[in-house]
Amino acid sequence: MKRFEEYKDAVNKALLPALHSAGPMPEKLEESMAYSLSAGGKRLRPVLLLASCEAAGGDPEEAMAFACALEMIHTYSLIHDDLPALDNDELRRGKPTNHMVFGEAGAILAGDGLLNTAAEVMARAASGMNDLRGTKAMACIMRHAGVSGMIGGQSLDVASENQEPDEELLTYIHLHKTADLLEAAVEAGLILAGAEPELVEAGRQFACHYGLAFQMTDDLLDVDGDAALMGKNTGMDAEQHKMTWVALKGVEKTREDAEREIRLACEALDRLPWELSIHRELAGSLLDRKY
Ligand code: GRG
Repeated sequence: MKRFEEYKDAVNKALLPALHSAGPMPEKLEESMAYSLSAGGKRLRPVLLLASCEAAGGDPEEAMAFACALEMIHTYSLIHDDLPALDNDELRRGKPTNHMVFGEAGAILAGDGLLNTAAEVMARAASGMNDLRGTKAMACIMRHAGVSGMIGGQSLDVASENQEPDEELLTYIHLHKTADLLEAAVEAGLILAGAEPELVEAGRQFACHYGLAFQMTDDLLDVDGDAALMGKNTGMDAEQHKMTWVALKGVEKTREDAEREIRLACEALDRLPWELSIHRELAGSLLDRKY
């Protein structure tokens, strides 16, 4: 069983070649996409995809195109989220945000380019497979990233600024803005391994609870995290009157709710027949997260 860092290194090596597989492109566009893609980042989603696939008996090399595509989608969402029209952030992954370096038009196009390249990379990989696993994995990733998934969550997140905290609405936002791409990672990895649908569903449930706990700890870090360690400014949620779990419940209750979601995530792992130690460690260390 590989460690998190081994998968992460493999992803870091594969990302730029996957980007360049889209063919010749204008230099500035390539530079701005590569800037954000190479800017660091924990690589949680691609590692979860590869680790899920390999633990369930799949081939991580075959899954790499999908892992890179998922990280491209995640990176595009961060670039667009940082734009002045959305969160207006100047720092991300310890570096100036994409629009601070390449301008707003450059950042919008870098996001568009990453999203499109992700689809190209997955479609090419899927068309080279002699069964439907690749097509199903791509459909799963695009659905979770789409309007009923991450984009839908982001849309209500934007609309909820300056509104009174509301648990149902906030749960919807966190389920989609944050948990959806984590669900995509685990589900796509298991689909590529050819896992049975009920096991893919148990994997999704793990990622859903993990995603909710992840966002709760993200909200806690925005209140009491170390901006230098996190590589982004803190205190932004309060400044922008964002609806967050901490604004809704306070710090103590947010920690308790995160503990509950972590427990539910681990219970979902117990329903799977494989040793998923990376998943268990990620969930178990969430409350100690520093970035
Ligand atoms: C613009 C369509 C669109 C969506 C944006 C990702 C996102 C949706 C917004 C970013 C802000 C935010 C708090 C999102 C929730 C998910 C999250 C905590 C993302 C950060 O993920 P990490 O911590 O980041 O895995 P790194 O940099 O480590 O990859």
